[in-house]
Amino acid sequence: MNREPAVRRGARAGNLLQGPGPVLFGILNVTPDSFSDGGEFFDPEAAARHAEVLLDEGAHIVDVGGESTRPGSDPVSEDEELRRVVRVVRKILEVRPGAVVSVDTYRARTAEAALDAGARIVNDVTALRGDPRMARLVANAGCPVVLMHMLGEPKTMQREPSYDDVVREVRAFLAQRADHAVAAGVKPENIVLDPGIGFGKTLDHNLALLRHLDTIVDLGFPVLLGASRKRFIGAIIGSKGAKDRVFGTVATTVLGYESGATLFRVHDIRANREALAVAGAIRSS
Ligand code: HH2
Repeated sequence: MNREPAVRRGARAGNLLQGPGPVLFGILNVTPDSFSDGGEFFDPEAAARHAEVLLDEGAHIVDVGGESTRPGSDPVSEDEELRRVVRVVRKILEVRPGAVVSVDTYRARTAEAALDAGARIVNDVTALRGDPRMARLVANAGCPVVLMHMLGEPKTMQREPSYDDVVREVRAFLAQRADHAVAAGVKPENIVLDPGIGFGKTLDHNLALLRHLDTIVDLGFPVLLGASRKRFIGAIIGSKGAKDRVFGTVATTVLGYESGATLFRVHDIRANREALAVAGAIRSS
């Protein structure tokens, strides 16, 4: 297992993801149907205003997605996704020219158009399996890419997902996808791994991955955690509303940070940023 110090590991994920501390991806879903913020930011002006809120609260990166991947969701057409995403990327960079924007897509054409519009990171929930052209695109662009684990596909992934050993299997999958990316020409320092909390996982699977996140961190790539407001938190606290899950999300962020994750994809920037600041101060005291 790789015991490279966390600071050096963090420095491997390209300049954009380097930093003295944890990196926050602010979630911006330009969709009518996302599980938490669906419909709120469908209008490009509203989306850009929310991007500004995320940045003002301390987000390092705004992660723009044009298709919901919540359990049971249907895909949208490539044209529709591209249309939703590109105009918002442009709008964000118009109002905040220095912002770092990431595009949450598994389609190479959407990713390419978003990169052309000024996005600088690709967040691929299929870990380069969703579109055969994506690995080449990311390699040629020389941009950081998030490789996430998902069992099955969003429409059906929560129908009795099953593993012999979820932590071992997710780790092996991510190691294999990182190898695939490198073989396609992606620089190792541009690779970020993500266990895919909630993507083909029961409550127990999510808890096991969070509890043993260090096993994934040990692969030697920066790890991104995307647990924000997800359903398993509602199951623990007995709440149906996604917006009631902020405090639960913060628990995952702090424990994830303690286990070595350095990137956090969250809806609620301020709550997570302040919790990380306190956790970091304790850790370095
Ligand atoms: N989760 C979602 C979407 N994209 N990307 C990464 N890397 N990791 C995640 O855990 C992740 C992700 C799903 O959450 P959200 O975007 O809030 O909802 P929806 O898919 O309904 O738009």
